[in-house]
Amino acid sequence: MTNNKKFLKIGIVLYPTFGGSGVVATELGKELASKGHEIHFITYSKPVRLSELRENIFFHQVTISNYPLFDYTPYEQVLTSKLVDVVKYEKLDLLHVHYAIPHASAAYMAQQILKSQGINIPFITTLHGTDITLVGKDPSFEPVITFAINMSNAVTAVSENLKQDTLEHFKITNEIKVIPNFICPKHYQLENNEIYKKRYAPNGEFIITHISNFRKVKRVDDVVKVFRKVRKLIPCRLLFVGDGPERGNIEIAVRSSCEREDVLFLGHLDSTREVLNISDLFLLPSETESFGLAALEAMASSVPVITTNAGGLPEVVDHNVNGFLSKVGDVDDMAKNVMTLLNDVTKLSEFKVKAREKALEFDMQKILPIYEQLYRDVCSSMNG
Ligand code: GMT
Repeated sequence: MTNNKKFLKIGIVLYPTFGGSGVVATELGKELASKGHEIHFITYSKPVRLSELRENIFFHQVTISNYPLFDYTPYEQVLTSKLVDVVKYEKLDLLHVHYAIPHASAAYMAQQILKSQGINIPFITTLHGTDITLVGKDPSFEPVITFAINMSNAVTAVSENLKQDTLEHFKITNEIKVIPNFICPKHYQLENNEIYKKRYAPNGEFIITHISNFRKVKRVDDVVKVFRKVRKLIPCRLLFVGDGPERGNIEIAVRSSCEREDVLFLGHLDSTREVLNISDLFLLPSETESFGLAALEAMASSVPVITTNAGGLPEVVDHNVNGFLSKVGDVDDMAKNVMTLLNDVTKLSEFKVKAREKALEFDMQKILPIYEQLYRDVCSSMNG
């Protein structure tokens, strides 16, 4: 029986870009592979965090057709065909798809095709947030999302808040299990960072960092507003990491302002560890975050987080303990919270310690067995 096998063959379907869902899916796959499971990543380009060759890891590229008749390339269909092919050829035990659309609906279709050929494969859907909170609220997607979630053999959400949001907006008959995002504590352990720190803050300024994909939902303009207020009173520098639709506007705004020398745009970085290592505070004024992986990665690097009380963020950041939560858009309050910490280095140090302590609750070694158990449960219920 599949569930009695010590190691499973797992197909992971994900968005391979810099988004949090892709990062979680890739890190999960890498860790499962290091434990002995065989991992097959299936997506349209190599996941960003999958840089080097590793044992037990395989990548299957979904090639997008450019047949001239198609005004819109049917990605879901080519993904479905690829899933059927990989499941059959590699003899996979299960599929774990990250993001409801189109991954869960493609997995369902692949499952049905395989069933007609006598192959039973379960699929697990992990909801990451933007599939539900933003895209999901577009009514045109609703029937597909509801169906794909209800047809999944198991469904997980990355926070209690996302679970409740999903139940509120869709008619869900399936159980949703909450499995939070995770980090590898060793990866984010502080190291001697004096050389880097001097490079980015030559006069001993505090370093405030923001990392995101610069989408509207991140409210990056609030980062600048908060920084301006703080910098008037405290010497500090702002490091922006990442790229995305809003970056251009933000850069233009910063260039014409008097604090431009103190704001640096570093663009996409394969690893954010080094920059977090030299940061004093992390600023994440998002409109919503189903979880806030970027906040957790900062906390794992002992960096307190100044953020909003939106979505799942209060499940990660404890107000006035390891960071602060403000109302969305309340830049005065966020600036006040930044200054509370930068004006009191003892408090700042306490918050840094508490941030790391909190992040350890999300140690990958605690979360991984939960996924492994779910995989086994799903495989055994499939095999009857
Ligand atoms: O935040 C983004 O824009 C990327 C997005 C994604 O779909 O990849 O991240 C979502 O999933 C992450 C991993 O589960 C969560 O930590 C992020 O909070 C969530 N983003 C939003 O809800 C806006």
